[in-house]
Amino acid sequence: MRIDVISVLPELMESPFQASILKRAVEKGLAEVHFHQLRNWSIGKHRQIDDEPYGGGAGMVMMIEPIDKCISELKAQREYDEIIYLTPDGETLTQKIANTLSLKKNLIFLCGHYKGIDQRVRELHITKEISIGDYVLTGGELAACVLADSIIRLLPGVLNDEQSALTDSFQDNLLAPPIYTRPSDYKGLKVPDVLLSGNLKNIEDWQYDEAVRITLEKRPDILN
Ligand code: 6GU
Repeated sequence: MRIDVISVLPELMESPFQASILKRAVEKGLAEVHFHQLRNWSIGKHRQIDDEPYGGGAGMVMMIEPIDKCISELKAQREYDEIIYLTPDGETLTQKIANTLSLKKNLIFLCGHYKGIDQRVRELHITKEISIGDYVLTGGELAACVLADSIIRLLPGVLNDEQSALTDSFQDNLLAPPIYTRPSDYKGLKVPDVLLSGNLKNIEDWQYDEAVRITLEKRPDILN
């Protein structure tokens, strides 16, 4: 998979891809992430990328021309499956969306800044708008990192068996059951007997029941 990220602050996004699982995914060639500084497509002698909104109001608007030039240049090089604009008014990211996007080959992420982008960019290029939740960030960059992480960890070969994505919370509309490791008794705080029993069937039943109990308690809205 290849992800091209367009932003006025690409520096903000480098470190998540330079550590741990995402770093290894990039090193193994399973994911390619390319950052593009939008200012390289700025226009006029003032190297402009934003301007005042028509109709007035506070804040600046990201101009259509630099974004169009940048996206058009990328589109001329390869076919993109989705061109995603990260914006608080987009569709809220879910595991289902991450699963779907993980099957794609080439993606563009456009990070919004200031008051947002000229509406005509959306009409011209954007195929999907994604938000990471109902709160406002200073820009789309951190959201782009969250989206990239949720997708890249699903690519075949990125996680090993122990980290398997199949047992994640949300993957089957259930939160994950409680987990424990040694010691089995810490200052009287004991690990449930069933997990020490060695009886796989009983363990799996217990884990499923606990997952249902916890989901009902914490997130009844995701149970189907
Ligand atoms: Cl994608 N962008 C911004 N600026 N704020 C957000 C967001 C995105 N998702 C949630 N809040």
